[in-house]
Amino acid sequence: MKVADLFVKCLENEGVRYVFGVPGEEIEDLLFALERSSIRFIPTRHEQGAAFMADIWGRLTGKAGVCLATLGPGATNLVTGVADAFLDKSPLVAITGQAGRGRVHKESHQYLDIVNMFRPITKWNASVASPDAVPEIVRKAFKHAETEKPGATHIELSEDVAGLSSDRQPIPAIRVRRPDPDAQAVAKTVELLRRAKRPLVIAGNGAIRKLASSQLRELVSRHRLPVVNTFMGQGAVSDDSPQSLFTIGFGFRDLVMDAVDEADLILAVGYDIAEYAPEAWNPRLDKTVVHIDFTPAEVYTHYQPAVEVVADIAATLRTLNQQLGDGALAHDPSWYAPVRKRIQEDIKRYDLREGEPFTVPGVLNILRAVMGQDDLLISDVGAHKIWIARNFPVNCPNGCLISNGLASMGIAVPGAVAAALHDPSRRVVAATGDGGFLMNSQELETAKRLGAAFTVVIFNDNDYGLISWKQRAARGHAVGTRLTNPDFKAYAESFGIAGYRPTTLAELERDLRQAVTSRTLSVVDLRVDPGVNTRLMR
Ligand SMILES: Cc1ncc(C[n+]2csc(CCOP(=O)(O)OP(=O)(O)O)c2C)c(N)n1
Repeated sequence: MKVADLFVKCLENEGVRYVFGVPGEEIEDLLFALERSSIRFIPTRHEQGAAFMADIWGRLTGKAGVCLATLGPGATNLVTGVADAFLDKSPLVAITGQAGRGRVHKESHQYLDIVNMFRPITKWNASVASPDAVPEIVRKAFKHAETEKPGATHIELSEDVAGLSSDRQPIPAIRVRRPDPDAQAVAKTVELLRRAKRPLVIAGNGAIRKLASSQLRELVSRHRLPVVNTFMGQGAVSDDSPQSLFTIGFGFRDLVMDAVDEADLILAVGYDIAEYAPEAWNPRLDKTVVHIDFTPAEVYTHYQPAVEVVADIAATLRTLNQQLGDGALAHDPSWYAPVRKRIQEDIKRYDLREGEPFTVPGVLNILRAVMGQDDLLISDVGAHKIWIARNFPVNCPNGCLISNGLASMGIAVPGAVAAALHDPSRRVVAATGDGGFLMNSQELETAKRLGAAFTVVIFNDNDYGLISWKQRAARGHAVGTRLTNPDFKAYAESFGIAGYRPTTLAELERDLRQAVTSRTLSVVDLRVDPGVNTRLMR
């Protein structure tokens, strides 16, 4: 069998349904092999879009999303999306073509050392040096990408190797069981939890993966433990639950910190240091920390756990639930209720009134009412992301996706394409600043071509808002942030997509409801007043 066909057979063996990418001459054999397979190749308008689609696919499914690019510029264009998956712990396999082996030892057209370039942004990568190695290399790439903690891997296939032949077969993808927790580590955790006066759970990215959420919900509701989530832990415990104190992770002191300051024991569940540095919640190193994760804790001055329970997170939480039973803990479960009340009242305070300018938090309150509990909001990166993390209550795991490891602008629109493909019955909203939108708005054409239905909400302030807000706060004025924009409504319409630009509160409510519930591709351009951002600092 031709190597390209064997390669694609190995992808089928991994359960791959879509490959996102941009074609090129050096990946021609792979493209034609894909055409003969059960896998659908989705042409995108930029390799970065393809990588972000694979990234969000990975986060939503737990199975590696796959992106494909040609050598040289195709591969360099993939980098940001691959790096995003790497730091956001999203399973992704990137495949790149390469020049024939006869010319890679010398300066030659479009040749770059892509394997070395991808090494710092992947868990593992390799070039296929021999046809018979294909089954091992593909299996290894998926195994590494999907094993906790998941992330990006990369395979390079040069055009001459793709055309050779091999009679090897794919290696079966056997499910690997993750280890159960150590009995002594669990016993110590139970003891610490029983004694703590102010225990508090931090639910991170890992609390969303591998079905840990239901055990976590049982733990916090049975023992009335307060829980805060990081940006990427959104929805691990529903914000409707009386135990939820919403989100931590801001670069300023927010209301939730009143509870965090008081806590004496932190149960860190799937907490990821790449997302939020522990200096912010453990500045004096006086908190007892229990680390519950798939992997050991990073060595970090402000994160020195008293105990590390390194095992499958769901299994650890299940064991804790069994051992704690219904027995009472020492803490008085009413201690954090005032903080929750203050946060809820604060979110409500941003409700818009007719005649006032639109603001991001005001619009989010309308969006929350318009969107169903199980719908999906994908955030881009900027000031609006802070508001989404803080003011948009989430009720289900993966109900709100935020990039917070690499925190890369431009993820929301391509991310929504992947989400719409994954579950066409789910309503999806991509919320973005005007800066991030124009970084990858070309993927609207991909969405339109695929018949994907979602709504893009653009918070338009003609500015790189987060940056100017921070510059103003620190230096009194902003540099290099002002933008001009095209007419986004006309821009959407030029793709054959519904465009909205409400100017009154009544139009805003009407248009958001219409856009979100219409099950068509739509863009809502909202002129927002960024002045509201300064209220966060207060
Ligand atoms: C790819 C990338 N480039 C630059 C940055 C730095 N950055 C963070 S937020 C931001 C501004 C975002 O502006 P916009 O998309 O308009 O959103 P807003 O802040 O106005 O809500 C920039 C430039 C980044 N995070 N990612």
